[in-house]
Amino acid sequence: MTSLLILNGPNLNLLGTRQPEVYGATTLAEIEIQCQDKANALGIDLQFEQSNHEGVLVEAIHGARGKFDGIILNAGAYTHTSVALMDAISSADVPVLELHLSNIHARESFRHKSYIAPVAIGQICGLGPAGYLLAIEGMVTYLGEKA
Ligand code: DHK
Repeated sequence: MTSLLILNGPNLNLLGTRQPEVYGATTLAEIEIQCQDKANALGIDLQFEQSNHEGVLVEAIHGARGKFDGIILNAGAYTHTSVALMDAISSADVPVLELHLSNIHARESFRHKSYIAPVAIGQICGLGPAGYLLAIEGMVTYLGEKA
C-alpha cells in the first residue's frame, strides 16, 4: 500500500489563530482530518506530523527512507533558511512535494527563496488547506507514473 508522510514545520501548530488573513481559519487538526479522509478514499496510508524544531524535521526526513513512498513538506519558515532540510531531502531518496498554504511568491521577497524547491518534485502554494488534498493526489499520481 502506498504510504505518505505529511510533514509540517514551525508555527503551523498555530493554524486557525495565527494570522488568519494569511493562513485561513482552519486548524492543523482539521487539515489532518481532511487529509486522512482523502487518504482513506484513495486507499493509501498517511502519517501526519508537525514540529517546530529543524532537527526533528531533518530526522523525520531521514526516517522516511524505506518507510514512506513520498513526503509532502510544508517546512514553514525553514523553507527559506534551511540548507539542512535541503541536504536531508537530497540524501533521503524519497520524493518530496513542497507545499505552502499561502502564495510565497506574492509575499515578502525573503519568502520567494526556497531551499526546498531545487530538491522537490514540485511545489503547490497559495491554495490554502485545499493544497494539502491536491498534494496527496499529486504525489499519488507522481508515484503511479513512476511505477
Ligand atoms: C508557512 C510559514 O510558516 C511561512 O514561514 C512560509 C508557509 C509560508 C505557508 O504558507 O504555509 O513563508
